[in-house]
Amino acid sequence: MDNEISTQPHGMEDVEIQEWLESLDSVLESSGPEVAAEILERLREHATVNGIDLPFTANTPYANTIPPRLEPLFPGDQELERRIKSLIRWNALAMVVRANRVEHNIGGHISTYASAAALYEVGFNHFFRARTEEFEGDTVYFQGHASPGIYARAFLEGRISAQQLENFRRELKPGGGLCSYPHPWLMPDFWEFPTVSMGLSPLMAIYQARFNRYLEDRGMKPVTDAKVWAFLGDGETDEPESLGAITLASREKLDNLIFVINCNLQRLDGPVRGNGQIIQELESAFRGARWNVIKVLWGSEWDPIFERDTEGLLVQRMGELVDGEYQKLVVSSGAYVREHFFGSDPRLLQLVEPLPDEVLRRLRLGGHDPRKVYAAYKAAVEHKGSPTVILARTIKGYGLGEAGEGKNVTHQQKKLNEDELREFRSRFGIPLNDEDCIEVPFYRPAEDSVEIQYLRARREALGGYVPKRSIRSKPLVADHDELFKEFLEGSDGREVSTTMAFVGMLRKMLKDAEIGKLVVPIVPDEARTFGMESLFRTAGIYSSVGQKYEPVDVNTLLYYKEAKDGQILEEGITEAGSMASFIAAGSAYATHGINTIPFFIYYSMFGFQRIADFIWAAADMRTRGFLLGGTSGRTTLSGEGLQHQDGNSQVLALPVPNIKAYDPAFAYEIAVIIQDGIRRMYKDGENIFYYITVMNEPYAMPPISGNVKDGILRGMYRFRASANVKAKLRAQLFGSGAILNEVLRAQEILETKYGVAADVWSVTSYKELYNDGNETERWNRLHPGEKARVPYVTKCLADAPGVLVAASDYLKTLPNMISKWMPRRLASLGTDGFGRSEGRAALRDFFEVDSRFITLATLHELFVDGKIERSVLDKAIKDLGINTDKPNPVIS
Ligand SMILES: Cc1ncc(C[n+]2csc(CCOP(=O)(O)OP(=O)(O)O)c2C)c(N)n1
Ligand SMILES: [Mg+2]
Repeated sequence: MDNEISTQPHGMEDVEIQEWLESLDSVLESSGPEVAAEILERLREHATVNGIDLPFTANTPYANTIPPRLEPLFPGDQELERRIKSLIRWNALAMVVRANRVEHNIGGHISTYASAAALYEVGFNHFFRARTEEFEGDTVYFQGHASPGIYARAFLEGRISAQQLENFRRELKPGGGLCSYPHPWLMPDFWEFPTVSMGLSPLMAIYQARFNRYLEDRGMKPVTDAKVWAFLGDGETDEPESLGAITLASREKLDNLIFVINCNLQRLDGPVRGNGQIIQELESAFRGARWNVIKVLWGSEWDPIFERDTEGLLVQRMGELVDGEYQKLVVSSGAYVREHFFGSDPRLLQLVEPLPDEVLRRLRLGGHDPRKVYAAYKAAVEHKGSPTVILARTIKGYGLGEAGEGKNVTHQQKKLNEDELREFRSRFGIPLNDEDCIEVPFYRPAEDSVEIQYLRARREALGGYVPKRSIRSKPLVADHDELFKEFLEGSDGREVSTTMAFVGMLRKMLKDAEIGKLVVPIVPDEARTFGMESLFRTAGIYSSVGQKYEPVDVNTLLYYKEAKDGQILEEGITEAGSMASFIAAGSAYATHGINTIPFFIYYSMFGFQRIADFIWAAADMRTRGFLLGGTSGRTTLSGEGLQHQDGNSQVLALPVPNIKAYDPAFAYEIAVIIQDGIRRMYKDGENIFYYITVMNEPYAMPPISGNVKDGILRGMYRFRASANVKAKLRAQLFGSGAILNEVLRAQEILETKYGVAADVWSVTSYKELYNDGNETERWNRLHPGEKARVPYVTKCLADAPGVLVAASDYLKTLPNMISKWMPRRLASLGTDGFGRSEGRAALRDFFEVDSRFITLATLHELFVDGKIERSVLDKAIKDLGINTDKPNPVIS
């Protein structure tokens, strides 16, 4: 690592080095750290100017950032807090051990919380402020695997019952249980942020902190000193999302953001960096990104040893060890530590000579010392101008002793034998006798005990309990009929795309008296792609510093306007970051009591396909808002090829239970969906959100006709019936998105050339139809004695004659999955396979979804039914110019 300090470079005399160090000490004493820093900086410059090649390092020595003399007084009752923490440790362990006794392999984690207990307890007792009427509260992202400790604390607080603890990971038991990890979906009054898919929470926390500033800069919430705390594992930082946005945090000077990285040097399988130092690696990454980095490596017991070490030998030695060696020291005896750590230099050995082996073994790490942790947190909350990361060294499985402390297997340790339990009990002073303790009972002192009184008093002083989720926003009241009216009227023959139509709606929504301010347009560097540049000037692009430069296009109407009160979140090329903004905005109804309505528009292929796990987290979090998959449709986005053309996302939206996924064809369908969505989410408070694909193919938008709103929302309605009701040959054609136009053309060809009278249906959402069919089937299965219900698809097609053909710009599985509720066999056309760089017509020929193939599929179905002759089919293939030997698009 880069932090090695050599005391004898090139034979230089010790004494010379010592003189330099002493003079720095005296500057430090007489003039303070700022002057000392200034001198060092000047020395560095001077050295560089004189040709001394100083290697770049963003690291500081392997030591605590805050020296003991700058440590504040610990304001709490340390002994009492230790006892409370011990009880929480015990109960957290008990819930996992008990759960696994009842049901082998039910899982749960002991060692993560065991390593992080002090990090959390100092927060709970002194820092995490609850949301109250007067104050918005701090926001805390808890490390998912530490949840047993968070539950155990809530148990002591009297917020969670012993029965719930008993049913940890068995939520379906009578009386209820507790979900494994933080899931707002499952515990909506408790958890706020899902964190267990690693890497998501650091990114979400950064964008949450940024969104808080956005709300303040736009005057939508008061400016406060509320903090966003994110607790991460050191192993978790290997997820690219974890560090992926740290420069945004510093660029935006998010001093409302604090990361606490629990550096126990281990992940699931083994050491995070056996051959390196994860702490130093993280320090350089964060310092390089201009974060305020606070290392909390060594506990107070080390202070006198450091003090005796006037030569800096100890820091040097600490910087030498790799994490694999550190881990070994944790599991070794005091004698081993003496020999292998201090034994490298007789002067080091001398430093610890007075200390017996047992004391050496128990020298605490910084992350287990509340005083050190408190000092770091205090410095973090007081720090101005940049985000802070606290790198706290801990031991994984701290206190588990032989049962797993520091061992590679500790992450999955769920069982302790009798000796191990007794040992743990004794180490943490849990008042249970030898017999009782092996039953691992939950232990909560009496309500009037000093422990419970203290714990409650601390939380009261900090405004209440954390975590706690509640919905604090008031429902919207307006119906917005007027707003959306014009979009129901069609485009009067003018060719527009559904994207343009949506942008028109967005523009109008931004001006609306009720929702105008609440709308949060989010775009990852694609606004021009979607024709949204006109919004730059009218709504402004949010920038926390306004616009410090004259934009190059200032003389144009649509110039690139950045403003402190700008409304658009132009995130740059980060779908993950944009999604995190979407989540922050879409959950502000709970986090802030503000009904912000995010509209996140992006290249649809880079949505579900790329950031589906964030979308899943958004769903878990009950996020509201609209995801707009732009440039969608495998054959509708021409030219771009297989990486851009999206025929997948409507399928990938299927697994997310509370997302409504629509593939509308016309402007009025979008208007109906959005208007209804705003009602359902922001008036009725439903925990749903929307995915709407919009396209860039221009065509005339028809006006809404007839009573079709309900059908649009439920997933299908008859768009155009054939006038020729007496025809012998009949068909029902289903189209979605831009492919609906191909279906309409096929309807015409079938009617004029082949005498087939076809009705055309617009299928706006296969997902809605699928859910409805399943729900109906399920209800019938569970209520055999009652009148059977009929799926919506079946109802729609009850009197619809003829063969059935569906075509969409997505996989064929979409129509296929609802075909069982159709009255007859369904032929499905879709775009399974890789895309091609081509124009629309060629693509639709390639994927066999154009009007010719829809016509052919219809005729083929009629032929199979014996309604037409083979010869008609043969001739049609010829007339339609279909190459029957063309490659199969699915696998070519
Ligand atoms: C995205 C993702 N990948 C893998 C896992 C499985 N997993 C759970 S905990 C863990 C190790 C955690 O190590 P670390 O982040 O260092 O946390 P610690 O428990 O050591 O505090 C892994 C791999 C996960 N939860 N999420
Ligand atoms: Mg770890």
